[in-house]
Amino acid sequence: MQTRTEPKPRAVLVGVQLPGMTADDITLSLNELGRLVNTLGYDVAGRVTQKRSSLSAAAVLGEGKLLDLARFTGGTGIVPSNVPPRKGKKSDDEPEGVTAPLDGIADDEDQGTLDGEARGDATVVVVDHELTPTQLRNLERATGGDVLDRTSVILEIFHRHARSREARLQVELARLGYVAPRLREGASGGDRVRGGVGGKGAGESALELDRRKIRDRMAELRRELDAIASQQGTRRTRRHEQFRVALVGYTNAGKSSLMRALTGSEVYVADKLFATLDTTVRALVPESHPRVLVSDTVGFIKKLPHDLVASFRSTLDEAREASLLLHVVDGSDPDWPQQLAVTREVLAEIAADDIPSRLVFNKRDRMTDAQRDDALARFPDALLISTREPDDVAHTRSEILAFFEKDMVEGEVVVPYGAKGVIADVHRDARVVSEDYDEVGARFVVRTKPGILARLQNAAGGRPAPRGDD
Ligand SMILES: Nc1nc2c(ncn2[C@@H]2O[C@H](COP(=O)(O)OP(=O)(O)OP(=O)(O)O)[C@@H](O)[C@H]2O)c(=O)[nH]1
Ligand SMILES: [Mg+2]
Repeated sequence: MQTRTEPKPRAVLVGVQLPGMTADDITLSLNELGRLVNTLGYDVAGRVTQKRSSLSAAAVLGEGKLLDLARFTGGTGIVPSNVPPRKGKKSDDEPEGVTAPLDGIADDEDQGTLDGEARGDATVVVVDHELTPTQLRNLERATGGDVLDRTSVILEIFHRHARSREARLQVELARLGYVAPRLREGASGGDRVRGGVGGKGAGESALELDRRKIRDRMAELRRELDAIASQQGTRRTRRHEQFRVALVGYTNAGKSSLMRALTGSEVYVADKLFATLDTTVRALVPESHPRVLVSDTVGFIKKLPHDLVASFRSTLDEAREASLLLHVVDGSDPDWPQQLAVTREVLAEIAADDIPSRLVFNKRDRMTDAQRDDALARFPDALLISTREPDDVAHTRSEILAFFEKDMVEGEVVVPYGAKGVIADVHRDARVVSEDYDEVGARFVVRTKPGILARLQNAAGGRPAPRGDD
């Protein structure tokens, strides 16, 4: 039986193939943009692409392509001329319908491509590049639709998916960071026109005021985030000595699915981009000895604005403080090599690239034999798994434990009969090799990190340093 659903609003995608980009690059990039747009709840009505030496400063595309684009939205396809704002009048009141001279088109412009049926019913135009306020305004006028760029799509998804207070504050900070530099240009009617038009008295202007308000709000948000971070910092220091692994990788790679499988937690898994914005930390289940903590983190994506990365600080701290990163890659995505490269770049940006990491190709069940061979030929040490395959998850778990085993030393902890509380710590933070009881108390031979061994020995009342030569 079919249930009737509301038709989804439709969006048309725009991409320009700039020098240095192949046709494949633009296709893959627009595929991803399409998934971002789907995540926001739109259907993709079609794509308009064009090869150019640069984005047209006026409206991204050249004149002819703009007309094509407008057929998807039912707009005129013409950018009204940019009449300088008259005194006391907002530039938004400019007369419509005059064709503006577009910047040097023609010679660097090709016919481009057009996919999809132009029914004139698309309400949104989504451009795969960052837009200047002028480009945005001109595109809106030429198409009659709402215009979004890649960054604003990502910000909107972040906004919708943020759950915790911290994630919300981080997203607001990132949004203001995006809005602030665009404010002057946007409000003053032209790239070269500066703010402060109409100058007297309060003429320092709504614009200046807005900018100051934004700056103040951003400062306030940073303070609030600092406060949260310092609380978490204390929690994290407590975790510092423990065995920690962070799941990192491109969005939709399957990090949360692996988190669920390894820890039995109910973290959110969805075929959406940026399903996870909040960091979750859980212990391996069934419990390991010593206990190992796993963190699930926000995913990365191509062309992720730098301040957006920076604003997800707590997630990134989670990654930075782990002793091992599991870098999860969707091996079934033909674009995985680039996704892997992007993730590595971001890890370098956040100074997490010197942490030992292990590559995990996920979604093995969806990979072809050729894809599997290719992945392993390029990265022979990588794990090849499906998060849906319990044996694969068990293998991943044992590889994690083997990694930590390397850093462990063996030592003795003697817990006097009066200090029973320490026994639980011994079992949680170390692996007990043997245990004996004598007149002093319980005598454990354990394997764990040197720092933890020292802590346990101290708690038990002080015992000799690690023994053995290994
Ligand atoms: N076929 C297949 N699909 C998988 C596998 N692992 C995860 N998926 C699917 O991939 C999609 C994304 O999974 P998530 O675990 O949410 O991915 P993520 O990396 O946490 O994504 P973000 O939080 O958005 O960054 C979901 O639809 C999962 O069901 C797998 O081994 N095989
Ligand atoms: Mg996730």
